[in-house]
Amino acid sequence: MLSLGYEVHGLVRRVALEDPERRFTRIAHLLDRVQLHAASLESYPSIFAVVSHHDFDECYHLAAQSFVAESFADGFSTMNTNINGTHYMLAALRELRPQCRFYFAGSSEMFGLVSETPQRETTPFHPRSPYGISKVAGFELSRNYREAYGMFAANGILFNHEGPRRGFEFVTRKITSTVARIKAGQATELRLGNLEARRDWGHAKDYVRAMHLILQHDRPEEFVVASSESHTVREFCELAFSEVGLDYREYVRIDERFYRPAEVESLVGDATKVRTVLGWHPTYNFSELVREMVQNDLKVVLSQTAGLPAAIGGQR
Ligand code: G4F
Repeated sequence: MLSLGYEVHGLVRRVALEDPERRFTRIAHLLDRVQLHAASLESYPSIFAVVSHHDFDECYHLAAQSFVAESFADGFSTMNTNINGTHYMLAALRELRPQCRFYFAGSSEMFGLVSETPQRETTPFHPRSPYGISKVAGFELSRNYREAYGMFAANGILFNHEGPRRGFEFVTRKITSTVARIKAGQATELRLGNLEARRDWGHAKDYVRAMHLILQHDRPEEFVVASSESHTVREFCELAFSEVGLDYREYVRIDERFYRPAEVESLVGDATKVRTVLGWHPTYNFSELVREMVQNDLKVVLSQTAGLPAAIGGQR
């Protein structure tokens, strides 16, 4: 957004503002170029206050409790934050900035137990987790504000998007960060759950471009954003370990704790609409994504060993 000349504002919780050293590592290089406001998805007044002070043109509503496994551990807070937070954002915009274009971060998790492959905009939803259910609710709220109040509320349905800034709890970063630590002699094994789960993994850098395009379209609509390739967690491991010359079979251990009560076994998206209508196309393929993540984590481990601040971020 900055490179396109936008003035960028973000919402952050007060706890994060009070602990910038730890909480802002991923945006440390941008802190002097964005305006951050204290607000929480759990508080309508805090969102209302920020929206009332600035005349926003576009709103990218990406914030959520987004870790599927955690949503099984605490479904109540996932639902409260994700559903009410989306409703608060929409209600505040309707009241104060009805012309602001709104992007809702829908998810391929909404397809869950899939009824067709590949999944597209018209594929029915069958979510398999409190997180997936909360995203279906947010998606429908967004569509309802469009239909009921004429707001420009658009829905992206993004498949998994990854990169060097991914959180360490998600499987891709868990794998690449552990590969780097094993290579550096700081770890001896990698404990994972279901290795046969299939995901359609793309690079976050490509996917945020799609979000922007979705809000530049002449109408608010639904768009699937996906690489249209699917790989198993096992294949991700194989490639990540081979990037540093290791065989994953010698290090990966199956741990029942990382299985989910209900799994989304296989996802792959049909990105025909976003490609043909918006001209979007990804610039990274699967092996380039894995390579960039492993190489970045090797740098992080080396800089930590040398006592330097950890570098998190891609070059491309
Ligand atoms: O990396 P994951 O935790 O991502 P998941 O559940 O697919 O969700 C991500 O993508 C969604 C888009 O489709 C987003 F909406 C969501 O917010 C998030 O960004 O797990 C991927 C797969 C799962 O099938 C999981 O069971 O990897 C499997 N897996 C196997 N072992 C593991 C592990 N996942 C994690 N996190 N940790 C493991 O040890």
